[in-house]
Amino acid sequence: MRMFLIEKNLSIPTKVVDLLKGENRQPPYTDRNPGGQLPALELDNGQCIGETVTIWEYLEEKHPQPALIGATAEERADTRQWQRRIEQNITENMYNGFRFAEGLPLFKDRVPCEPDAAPGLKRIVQTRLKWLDGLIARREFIVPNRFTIADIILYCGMDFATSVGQPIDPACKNVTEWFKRIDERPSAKASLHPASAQMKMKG
Ligand SMILES: N[C@@H](CCC(=O)N[C@@H](CS)C(=O)NCC(=O)O)C(=O)O
Repeated sequence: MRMFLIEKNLSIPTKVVDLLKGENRQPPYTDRNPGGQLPALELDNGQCIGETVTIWEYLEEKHPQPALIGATAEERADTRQWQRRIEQNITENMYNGFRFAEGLPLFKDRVPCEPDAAPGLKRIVQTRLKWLDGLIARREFIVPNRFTIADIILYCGMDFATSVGQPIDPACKNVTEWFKRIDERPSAKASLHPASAQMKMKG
């Protein structure tokens, strides 16, 4: 979310919710966002929007430029298909691979956990990264010729995954080069939270 806001040149007031203490899993937070996860965006009319991509869609409708989803219906469709491919094949599996293994002490009383599934989920991530590696061979970004939310999602997911013992297979040369390119964007460094830096995250 921080990286998106920097790329969009947006600044909004923020409130810190302590997820390690589980503030996000209890009222008053869950009264506003029953999903119980971060982030959430509270509007001036009191409406609360959860789910990162939904918040980004809302913000881009209000602030179309620079377009990180797309400036036309065709561009938006292209970005959304890649966003779903990245999330469904790679990042969601990374997160659950972590939640069901290294993250189990934190997550076992928060969400249904399936520890037996963790190794398989991590293997699926590696397989799907190889699949992506072939697809982005001659591309600067995940969506051809444009930096989009698909890049932000995968960059942040891979940065987190590396910090919790799911490094990128160096055989994925195109993905590794792509990661370095995104890591060089000023928004990557500028969005790094001090707590994430302690976990050796980069952006
Ligand atoms: N589907 C949600 C997932 C958000 C998510 O995983 N948030 C993490 C922090 S980045 C969280 O709230 N973790 C603590 C918890 O689940 O209790 C989204 O896309 O916003």
